Amino acid sequence: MLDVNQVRADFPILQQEMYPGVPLVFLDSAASSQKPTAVLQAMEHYYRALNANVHRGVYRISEEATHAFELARQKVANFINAPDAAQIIFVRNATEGFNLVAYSWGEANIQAGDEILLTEMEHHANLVPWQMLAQRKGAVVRYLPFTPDGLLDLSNLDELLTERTKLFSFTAVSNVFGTINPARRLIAAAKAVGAVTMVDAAQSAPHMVVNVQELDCDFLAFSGHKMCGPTGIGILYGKRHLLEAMPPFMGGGDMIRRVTLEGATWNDIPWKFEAGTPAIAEGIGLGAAVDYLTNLGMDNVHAYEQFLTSYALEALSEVPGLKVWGPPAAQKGGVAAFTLDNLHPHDIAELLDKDGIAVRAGHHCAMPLHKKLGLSATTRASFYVHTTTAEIDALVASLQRVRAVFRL
Ligand code: C6P
Repeated sequence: MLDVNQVRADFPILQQEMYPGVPLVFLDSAASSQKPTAVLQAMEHYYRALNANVHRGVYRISEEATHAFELARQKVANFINAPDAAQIIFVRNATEGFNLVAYSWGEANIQAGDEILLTEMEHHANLVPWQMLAQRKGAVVRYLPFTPDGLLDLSNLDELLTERTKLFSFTAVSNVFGTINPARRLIAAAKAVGAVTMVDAAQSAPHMVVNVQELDCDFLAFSGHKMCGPTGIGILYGKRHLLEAMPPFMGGGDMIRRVTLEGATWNDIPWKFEAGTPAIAEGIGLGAAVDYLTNLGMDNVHAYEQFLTSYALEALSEVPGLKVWGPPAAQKGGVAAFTLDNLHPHDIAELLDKDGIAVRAGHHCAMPLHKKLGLSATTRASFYVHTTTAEIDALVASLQRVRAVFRL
């Protein structure tokens, strides 16, 4: 098990008070995680000692910056067990990963009448790019439904996943229910009908082992800022033969081999997809985040969050009128999205803030999921490696005060 007190000392922001005598209780890691000192230091070191553009200079700090940036790519490759660092494309965030595939692969491979299969529990990042692609191409988007307890309903999988399905893209872990979906099984089913697969790992890569070779997915995307890394850097992993066959997404510097006034030829992967000066400090920061999580051990991270989730669901069940949406703790990551009687989630979140507790309220960029539940919003507490049971107790006590304020 993780030593949470030791972990907390790594996160300077957690020493802060929100109001005099009221410490920060940060329960919004699913939106964006806090950053440990090691990540802040790696980025500061780059700016203080190595600041130069990459892949361009022949002078010393530019070469060192290039080395540090490309080393970070290798660290990410190791983190998800990618066969080769060339298959790790640096993008801005998971969202850009989906858009890259929807434009580059989608434009070349999706035709009128083809089907794209998603699920009803997707984040907008894994919905809207495909809807836009389908609209451009006259393709059809279909959705795997979820059950009332927030699990994917696989009973009609054979009807939804057919030879017409050209792509199946789904989230490994829901950002609202926390559901850990059976990714290997879904990928195997998609492969059986010849569909290309894409996994949304935005809520899985920060919290559990992700092994792309074991999953055998074709594409996988996630964001650095949810896994102790900085904003502005995300990852798209792809199988080599697919990435090599795909046209570039954006044109500009670095992604070319040769340019004439008549046209251009493309660089090798991964740079073919990285036009312009990349997010260098952010890439290096992400490399430090990967080191940090690897040192904690992703199995330890997952086990600790499972413990926290069980604890939280038990503790929240003591609050009258509160309902946590999604499956039981055993099938769930560290996310508890809940409603409390008919209170508006924004009111709840504002009152929790008075106790220094940061949670997210809203549709969490999953409007179709909320619509199916008959809700416009939920309040969501999410946990990470620095979360303590005392913080969960503070959340429960604060929710009891919310009930008192509204005379429930
Ligand atoms: N979800 C949340 O509060 P970006 O914004 O590109 O870094 O990540 C998009 C994304 C994709 N898939 C899933 C499952 C996600 O949870 C997210 C981001 C945040 O739930 C911010 S909206």
